[in-house]
Amino acid sequence: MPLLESLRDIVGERHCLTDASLRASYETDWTRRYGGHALAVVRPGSVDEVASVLRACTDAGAAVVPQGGNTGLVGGSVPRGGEVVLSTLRLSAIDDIDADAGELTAGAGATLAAVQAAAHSAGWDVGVDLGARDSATIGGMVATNAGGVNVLRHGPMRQQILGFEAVRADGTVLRRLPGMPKDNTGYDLAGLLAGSEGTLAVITRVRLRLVPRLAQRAVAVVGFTDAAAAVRAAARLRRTLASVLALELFTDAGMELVTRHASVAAPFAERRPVYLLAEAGLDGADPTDELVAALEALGVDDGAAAVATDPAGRHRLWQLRERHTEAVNAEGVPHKLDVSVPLARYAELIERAPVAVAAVDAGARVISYGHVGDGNVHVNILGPAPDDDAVDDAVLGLVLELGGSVSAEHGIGIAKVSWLGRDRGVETVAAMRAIKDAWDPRGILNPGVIFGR
Ligand code: FAD
Ligand code: 2HG
Ligand code: ZN
Repeated sequence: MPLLESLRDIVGERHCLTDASLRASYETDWTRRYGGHALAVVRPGSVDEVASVLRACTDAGAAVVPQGGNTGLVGGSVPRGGEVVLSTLRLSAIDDIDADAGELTAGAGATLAAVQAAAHSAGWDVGVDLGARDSATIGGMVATNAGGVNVLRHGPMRQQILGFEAVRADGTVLRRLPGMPKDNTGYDLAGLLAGSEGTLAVITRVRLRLVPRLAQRAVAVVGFTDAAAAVRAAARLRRTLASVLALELFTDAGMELVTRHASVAAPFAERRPVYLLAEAGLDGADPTDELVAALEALGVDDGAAAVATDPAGRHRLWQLRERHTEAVNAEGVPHKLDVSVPLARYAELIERAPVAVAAVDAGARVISYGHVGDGNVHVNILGPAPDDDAVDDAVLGLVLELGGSVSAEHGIGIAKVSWLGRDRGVETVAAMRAIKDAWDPRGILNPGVIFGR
C-alpha cells in the first residue's frame, strides 16, 4: 500500500494532513529561519499508532521528523524537504499523579503549562520552567533536555525523568514506567533520550519527579554599570541567598526591544547597560526580606532596583526577561546562538561577542541575555541573511576559545551541525554516531539533525 494510504489508515483521514494550508504551521520553525515542505503531518493518538506510523515509514524508507510544540530554536523540529512530520500533540494525557511521592506521568504532547497545572493541583511543581510553557511539550523538552530558568535549583529536564515510554524507528516500544527514583538496572536509556533531539526514538510518555511548590516568591531586577558587575552579583547571590530560584541577565538593548514590542514598562526610570533578575522562593515564609538583605549586602544602587512580591508585580518583572525572544523576533529573523561558558568568562563573552560579530558584519545588531546562574548566554544577532553563517561562526569560535559549549540548552538541531565535531571532538562524535546507527540503522528519525547529512 502506498505510504500516505497506510498513514491515513493508521491515524484516520482527519489526522493525516496533506493539504498545504493545514501543513503550514508544522513546516516553519519559531524563528522563521528554518523549514521545508512535509510529505504529510500525521497526528497519532496512541503509542500503538506511533509504532504503526514508524513501521510504515521505515518500510517505505520515509524520513520522520518528530514534533511537539514546535518551539525549538535550532531547526530540529521542522522538515527540511519531503519528510513525514509526526506530531505528538494528541498524546497529551496526564495521569498517575502520586501526591505522596511527588510524581506524575505526562503524555509527550502535554504542554508544560498543563503539566504545571496538574502538579500544582497535587501540591507540587515541575522542576523545569521556561517562557514557551504554553506550547512546549514534555516530549520536546525531554528530547532537547530543556533547561530554562530554574536549572540552578533543580537541574535540566534530564534530571526530572523517572521513567519513559518511547518508540524506535522499527516500531519497537521501550517502556520503563513508572520508573524508580533509584534504578541501576543497566544503561540509563531515559538519560540517553534526553537531548537526543528526535534522532533515536519518539518519546510517547514520561514519568516526572516533581519538586516542592514554593508559592511565596519575590523577584528583583537590578541595574549594573557593566556585565562583570552583574555576573559578580549573580555569583554572590548563588552563595548567599539560600532561597534563590533564578538568576537571569539581560542588557539595555534587550530592555529597549521588550519595552517597545511587548508593551512592558521599564522597572525604574534610570537605565543601566546590564540588568540582573533574581527570584527567591520559599514554602510557608516570605522570601522578600532575605532577597532584599542579600541585594543590600551587594551594595546595589536604589535608583536602579525594583522588587516585587505580589503575583502581578512579579509577572511584570519576569516579562522583561521572558519576552526577549518574541521582541527579537519582531525585529527580524534572528541568528540564535545558545551557548554556555565558565562563569569566569561570562562577562567577557557578553563584551566580546559584539566585537567578534562586527568584525564579520559591521551592520549586525547583537542582543545578549540568558541564565547567568548556569553560565548560559543567548547571543541573538539581527541583520545577516538567514543563510549567512558568518556571524554564527564568529560567536561560536569565540565560545570555544573561552572554553564553553556551543549549545547550552537548545541542542544542535541543524543549526550547529558543523560545530559539533569542533566542540566535542571526532572520537566523541563517532561514539554518538555508533549509538544513532544502532538505534536507527536506516536513518529514518530526524536525518540531518545533530550529525548532518
Ligand atoms: P519541538 O520544537 O517540537 O521539538 C524540538 C526537538 O525535539 C526536535 O528535534 C524534535 O524532533 C524533537 N522532539 C519533539 N518531541 C519529541 C518526541 N516526543 N520524541 C522525540 N523527539 C521529539 N529552551 C530551553 O531549554 N530553555 C528556555 O528557557 C527556553 N525558552 C524558550 C522561550 C521561547 C519563547 C521559545 C519560543 C523557546 C524557548 N526554548 C527554551 C526552546 C524550546 O521551547 C525548547 O527547546 C522545548 O524543549 C521544545 O519543546 P517542543 O515541544 O516545542 O519541541
Ligand atoms: C530563553 O531563555 C530561551 O529565553 C530563548 O531559551 C532564548 O531567544 C533566545 O535566544
Ligand atoms: Zn534560555
